[in-house]
Amino acid sequence: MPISSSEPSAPGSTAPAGFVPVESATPGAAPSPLYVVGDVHGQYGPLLATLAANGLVDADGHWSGGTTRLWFLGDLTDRGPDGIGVVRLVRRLGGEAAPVGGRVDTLLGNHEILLLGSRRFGDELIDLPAGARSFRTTWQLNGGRDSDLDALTDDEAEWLTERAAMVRADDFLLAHSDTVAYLDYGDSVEQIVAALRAELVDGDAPRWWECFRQLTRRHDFRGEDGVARVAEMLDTLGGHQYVHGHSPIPEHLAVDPSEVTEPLLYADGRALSVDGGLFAGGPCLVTRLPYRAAAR
Ligand SMILES: [Mn+2]
Repeated sequence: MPISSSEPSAPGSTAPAGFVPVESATPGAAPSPLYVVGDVHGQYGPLLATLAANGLVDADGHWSGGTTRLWFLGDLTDRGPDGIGVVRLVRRLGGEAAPVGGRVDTLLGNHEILLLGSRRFGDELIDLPAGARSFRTTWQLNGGRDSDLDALTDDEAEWLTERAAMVRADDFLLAHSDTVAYLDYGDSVEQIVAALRAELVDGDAPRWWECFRQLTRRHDFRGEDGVARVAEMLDTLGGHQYVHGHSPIPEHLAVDPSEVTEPLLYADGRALSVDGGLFAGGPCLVTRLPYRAAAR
């Protein structure tokens, strides 16, 4: 069965089966609830518990979110104990949500490229300015688990390879990494998604490495030029707020992961980070958009 036939499509979409790069509500209808989840990194148990606490799955772990749209922002695997369990959960929930008008899907993170690159290219050496590297070694150095690579099926690898790098949902631009590097692949969400997908579907190891390198960039929206950079992304690609994972909030705030309790709104409110640093002991932030910071 082709992968695309099992993929949930947005309600009311006229796009071909597969990815719908810009989700928008039916005119006149209230948009369905929209949630995002940052880097899960193999933490299946905490993820499932947090989804249940938010009413998105029932006590048996089945979709109970109705028409809710739930977007994972990439980095499902590595660093934690059960990355493939997380991949399978996301796919299963996608299959359960679609018939009731909901949607569950994930974006492509740099760790998906590392894992898939390890599977595809293994120890093949790639010539780089800093010396020759292989995907396998780099993946292992960045928390890659042999148990994930061993468990990953052909079908799952194909599905992951075809995930979109970004999506616009309502008035939010969702992406894995906090970087302007996406703009090197196009000046619309559709172009960027298509270009990165083409690189991964057709590319050799050096081209995959370049995708990995670009999606590993971070912190572009911090510092004195941060607001201008995120504004450029939003002006070019649409949306009023850029929502990302990839850069753990405890590192951003220089606090212990246990002190993080909520997403981080920054860059004059134009950027929202939802990576609680789960792999390092931080919270799994299942976040409903629009996010409004809790009163203090
Ligand atoms: Mn990442």
